[in-house]
Amino acid sequence: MLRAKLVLCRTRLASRTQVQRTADDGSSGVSEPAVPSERDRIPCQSLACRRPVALLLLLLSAACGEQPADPATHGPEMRVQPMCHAGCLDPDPHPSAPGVFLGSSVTPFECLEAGHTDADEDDLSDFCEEQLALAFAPELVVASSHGDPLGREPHWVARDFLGGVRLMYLLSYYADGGTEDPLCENVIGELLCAPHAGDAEWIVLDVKYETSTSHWVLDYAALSQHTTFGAYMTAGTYPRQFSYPTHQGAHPRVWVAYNKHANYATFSECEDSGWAGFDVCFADSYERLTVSRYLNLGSRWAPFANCMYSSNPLYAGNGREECYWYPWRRFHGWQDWVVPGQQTSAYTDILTEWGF
Ligand SMILES: [Ca+2]
Ligand SMILES: [Ca+2]
Repeated sequence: MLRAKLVLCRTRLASRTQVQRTADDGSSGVSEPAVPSERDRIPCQSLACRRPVALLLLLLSAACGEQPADPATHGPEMRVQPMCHAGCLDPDPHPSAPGVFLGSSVTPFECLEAGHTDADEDDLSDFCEEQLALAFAPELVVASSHGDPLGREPHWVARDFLGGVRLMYLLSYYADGGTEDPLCENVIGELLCAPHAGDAEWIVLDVKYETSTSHWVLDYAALSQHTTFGAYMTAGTYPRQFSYPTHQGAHPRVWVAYNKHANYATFSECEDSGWAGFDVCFADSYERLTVSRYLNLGSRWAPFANCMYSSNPLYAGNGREECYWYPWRRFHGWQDWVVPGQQTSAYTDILTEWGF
């Protein structure tokens, strides 16, 4: 009976995938991906379907008191607030061009050569770091109503890179929700598929300045996908694989795999990707990654922040610190529980790999 339910669960997901891919086939790389119907969005919810993970998530709940908090109402995330800074009222000289216009105060000269305040000593002005990180903060497509542990305390960094700017968003989820699949129904599978404390996902966006349009444009993106990443190169003016919620070549939409939090440019890329093809995406919520100047980690040699306790009252008092720059330490999402054999990467290694 249990096996029958699991097969039914997988079959339903496969059927939904086929329908979705058919819809995607008729669209271009930059158009809005088809969104599953309300019925199709419903994953297998029974305890039988979720058994391998359900027991460990119960452990998570018991250890933490409750499911990780909704970042919209708890934790340090702050909604992106459009505020008028220097140059923000300047008229966009090319409103239909790809990318985003950030005014006459956010140009390569003002950002890199004019000698403005640069507290993290990386030659990129603090003002430009913040304006660019805000402007390109990606929109995440997540499964917020399916029990996915999406609570997180994201941080970000920025630096100059090949004449442009490299932005890196460190998503810092409290937990990975594990994998649900019939193939996990054995001793080895249950170990490999188990949830784990902390999920060190990340998004790198390289942006460049187009002098002819005075726009900053996405030039390259790298999205964490389990132990590797997906790279998205510019085709023409900007990466065409993404959809863009507001303007072509501006902040991209990123699809987040259910429970695992691997990141993809499209729904169809997410489906059946990852280890053994287990990744699936449920598009039930679109949320812009929030950014504030207080979440800028600075640089390795002049950090604004490094080791910190959780700012979520649920975890702030548990004594667990996370460190981004040093010392070397695997990221545990401010949790005081660990599943043996299930540990995520150290953010300091990831930052080093991407030149921070
Ligand atoms: Ca700086
Ligand atoms: Ca910086």
